[in-house]
Amino acid sequence: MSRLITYGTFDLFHHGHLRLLRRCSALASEIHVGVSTDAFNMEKGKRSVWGYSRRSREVLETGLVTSVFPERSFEQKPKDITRLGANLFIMGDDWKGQFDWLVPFCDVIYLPRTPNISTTLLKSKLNWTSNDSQCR
Ligand code: C2G
Repeated sequence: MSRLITYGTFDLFHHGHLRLLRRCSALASEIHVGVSTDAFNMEKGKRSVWGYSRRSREVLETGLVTSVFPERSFEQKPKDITRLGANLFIMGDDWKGQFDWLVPFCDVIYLPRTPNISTTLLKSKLNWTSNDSQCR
């Protein structure tokens, strides 16, 4: 039983997110996704357009994942890996090398990021700025 864990904000859910989750589902029988809370996003220096409840619901509604849970810090990953019995950690390669410290806990693989799509790009097309109120 291969159990995979991955993390993200998944704001303005787009085909880059979907392709990442699809590749995850081809690699493991269980996919567990840590979705960044609104508070953690503020710590990451970003405000999401959609709040946590919508972003986590949209990840679940892909039908590709086993569970979603709140990501409140970068440091919680080893506990999540142990709690869920994950043997594979996946992130897009925009994070390449950032999570190699997880190697003692499970395999770490960075997958190629989907080009030409990002939440930042979509926000710019929406003329959305961090001063705009967050949608629920
Ligand atoms: N992604 C991708 N291609 C894109 C955009 C995103 O493959 N065009 C991947 C990212 O590499 C990441 C996942 O989709 O693996 C989620 O991306 P974000 O929502 O941007 O996640 P981020 O804000 O980078 O938060 O602890 C890790 C952080 O929570 C990641």
